[in-house]
Amino acid sequence: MTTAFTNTPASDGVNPSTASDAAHTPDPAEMAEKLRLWARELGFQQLGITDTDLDAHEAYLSRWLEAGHHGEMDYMTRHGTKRTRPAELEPGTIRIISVRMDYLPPEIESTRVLGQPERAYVARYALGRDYHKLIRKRLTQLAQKLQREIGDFGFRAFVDSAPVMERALAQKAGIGWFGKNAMILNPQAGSLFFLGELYTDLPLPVDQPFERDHCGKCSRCRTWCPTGAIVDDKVIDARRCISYLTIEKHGPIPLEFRRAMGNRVFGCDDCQLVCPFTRFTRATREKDFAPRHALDRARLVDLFNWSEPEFLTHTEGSAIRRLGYERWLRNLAVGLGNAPFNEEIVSALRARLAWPSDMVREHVRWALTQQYQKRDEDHQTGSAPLIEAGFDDIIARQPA
Ligand code: B12
Ligand code: SF4
Ligand code: SF4
Repeated sequence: MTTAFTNTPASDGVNPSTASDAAHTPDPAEMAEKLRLWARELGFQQLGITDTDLDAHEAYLSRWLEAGHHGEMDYMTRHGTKRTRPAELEPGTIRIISVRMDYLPPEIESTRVLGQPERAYVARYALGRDYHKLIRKRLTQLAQKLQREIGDFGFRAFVDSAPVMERALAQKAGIGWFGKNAMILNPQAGSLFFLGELYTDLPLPVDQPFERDHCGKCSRCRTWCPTGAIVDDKVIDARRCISYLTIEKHGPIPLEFRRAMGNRVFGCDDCQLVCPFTRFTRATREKDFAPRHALDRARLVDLFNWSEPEFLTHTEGSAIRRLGYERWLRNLAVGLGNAPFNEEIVSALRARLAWPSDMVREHVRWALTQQYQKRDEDHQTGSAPLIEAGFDDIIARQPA
């Protein structure tokens, strides 16, 4: 959280005095229109406004937590009702501005990489620079632009990490509907986008919630989820989700999920890639989201061979860095165990057999066992190619 809920903008070079100079009596509808226009200029694809009533979602969240679906993500149980009652998190909040930012870089192959078990699949949101700072900064700029027009008001920008019900707020603000995969989807843009919010005390007019559910009879995401993590429509048991297993979970990855992980080493996009609406994904123009170090198609063994200093340099400014080197090796070892037998993989794994971490050593031993089994059986199975799902690769083209 960068910006305090304050009347004085603290950063981005805005002189607070310009705000009062330019102030005039604000018309709420006019403010909302200006926000929409500026949001586009700042690189957001959509903006909606909603109130703070999340009663229905408070019940959904309690049910989810009671079922233990959050696993080790203790932060989901903290903060009492602040998550579902925005004014308890930020006193004075009466409106939430919800924004969407698309992140798929142009000309990136995804399904094809999933079908190449010697390559690493990194969730497409994590190929480039970490999005948190970028989106929070843009949201702050958006609020400050309005401050310069109408004078001071309270606001605070959030992206992802705070106790905020981002998807519920986006649905209420009209950004999209809750798919069966629990993602917020927009019929013209799919779901490969980030969400962010501005909590504010401005009496802005609210938008219509996105009421229509476009999933209909489709349930491809549930069928194709590799680990059966979509346990009910719109409900994810995080403990089974590859995104959780590879990013959030500390300690060993349970044996029952290792084969199903295939080559997914950081996050998972399958329930989005098989979704018919993902075809409408538009490429991002953000240079920061462009893949670094060929992370969109790197070989597992090359990533596994990175030394710790290389890991730290190559992941600087990326969401992957927070994983830490040990869990990076853990995830890659699983991918290598799932790859077809290959001498180069075996020697890379063997070189880490004496690695100081028990967890890494255990995953390396598991991977070697898989490799030797495949050598002995001459059995070259890797991850099940997603192409079997009957979809061509989703290649978002650069917008005109
Ligand atoms: C915890 C978390 C995770 C966990 C748990 C996932 C989960 N479904 O909760 C894990 C690590 C597994 C995860 C994975 C991913 N995440 Co995540 N995650 C979050 C986080 C921090 C909190 C989500 C949360 O509140 N979960 C609690 C549960 C109860 O909420 P929910 O899943 O949204 O469920 C709602 C629905 O079930 C709904 N509901 C239930 N029944 C019904 C019935 C009806 C009729 C209706 C209308 C609704 C409804 O109510 C629930 C509460 O609102 C948010 C950021 C944030 N602060 O909100 C990002 C966020 C949701 N994640 C995001 C992303 C991108 C991902 C991944 C795609 C990353 C990846 N590629 O690996 C995957 C997708 C997995 C999936 N299919 O959900 C984006 C989603 C953007 C979008 N378009 O929706 C968010 C918003 C981050 C961001 N700022 O952009 N994530
Ligand atoms: S992200 Fe992957 S593992 Fe998680 S629910 Fe979607 S398809 Fe299943
Ligand atoms: S795959 Fe089908 S059921 Fe799942 S979110 Fe997409 S449209 Fe809905």
